Amino acid sequence: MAIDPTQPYDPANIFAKILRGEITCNKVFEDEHALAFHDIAPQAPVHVLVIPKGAYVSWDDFAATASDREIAGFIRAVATVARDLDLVQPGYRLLANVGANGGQEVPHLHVHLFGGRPLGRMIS
Ligand code: D5M
Repeated sequence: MAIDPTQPYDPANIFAKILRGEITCNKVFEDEHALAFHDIAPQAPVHVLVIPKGAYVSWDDFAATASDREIAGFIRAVATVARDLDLVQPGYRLLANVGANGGQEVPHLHVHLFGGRPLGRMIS
């Protein structure tokens, strides 16, 4: 079910549980700013989720309230994951769903990283 991105952060969400180590994930990267792991329902040969370690509901919340250091660290982490997975050439796609129209289901900011095949020009 889609979430309301204007609601306060819910520490019971599944990605918060992964960050606390209460639920396992198939980890591909971790640093002080971010954790990246394989999506449980991959939609491409490579489908990784990159999440910030801070408690942010959505991209909107993150951009409005995170420190510049957290934002820079998170963006660098996303790019590092793509580079580490050898996706820069021939390329990849980043996607962040926000709220109901965006189809966001988990209320902790996550960037989807897709790659491993030509992804076309679709928006969904
Ligand atoms: O995407 C939420 C994404 O999170 C969706 O692609 C499934 C994925 N998901 C949900 N639970 C897990 C766990 N436990 N591990 C890995 N991936 C998971 P959204 O943008 O919110 O629609």
